[in-house]
Amino acid sequence: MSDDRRLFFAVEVPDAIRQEIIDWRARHFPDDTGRPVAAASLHLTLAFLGEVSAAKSQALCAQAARIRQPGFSITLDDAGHWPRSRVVWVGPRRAERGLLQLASLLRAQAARSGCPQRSLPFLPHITLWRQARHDIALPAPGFLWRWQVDSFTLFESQFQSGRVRYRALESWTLSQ
Ligand code: 3AM
Repeated sequence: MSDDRRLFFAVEVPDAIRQEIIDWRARHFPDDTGRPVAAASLHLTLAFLGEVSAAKSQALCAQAARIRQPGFSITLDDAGHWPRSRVVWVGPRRAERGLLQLASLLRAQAARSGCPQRSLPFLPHITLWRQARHDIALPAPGFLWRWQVDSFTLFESQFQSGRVRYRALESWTLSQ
């Protein structure tokens, strides 16, 4: 049996902001908008690794542990709908350099370790709805949520009882 696991690096969202996002979603979108992402699953993906063997994930973790960069803040002040991927999201209008740097480093490490990376630019976002209807009315953002990021996390994506769940495997602190 294969020991491969579906992995990705992401930034976790603090509980209080997670709750505000969920409340905003409930106020502005009808239930039939699409498949809502569970509160516990909200995250900002930095790098998607795909199906990874235990040996490769150990190597990727060792490289992640060597990253030295200061923390940064994330400001969520924008919302959007990508009809092609059928995703509704919230995210930063302007990402801080630290966030872009961390994502680009993790993506480069992943590519060097044999995890193919899409050539699409990194568009930081937190997915709220998947399989969203095409005719949704996107509300004006009208929010500003900001927090200081001082770590990043490796997640496993598991398909269980017909649902996707994310499990945090390991986190690393950001520091110089
Ligand atoms: O949760 P978000 O929307 O940030 O869309 C998948 C999800 O993104 C994305 O990885 C995150 C965790 O599952 N994803 C899935 N397949 C992907 C791929 N081949 C991918 N991202 C890039 N390339």
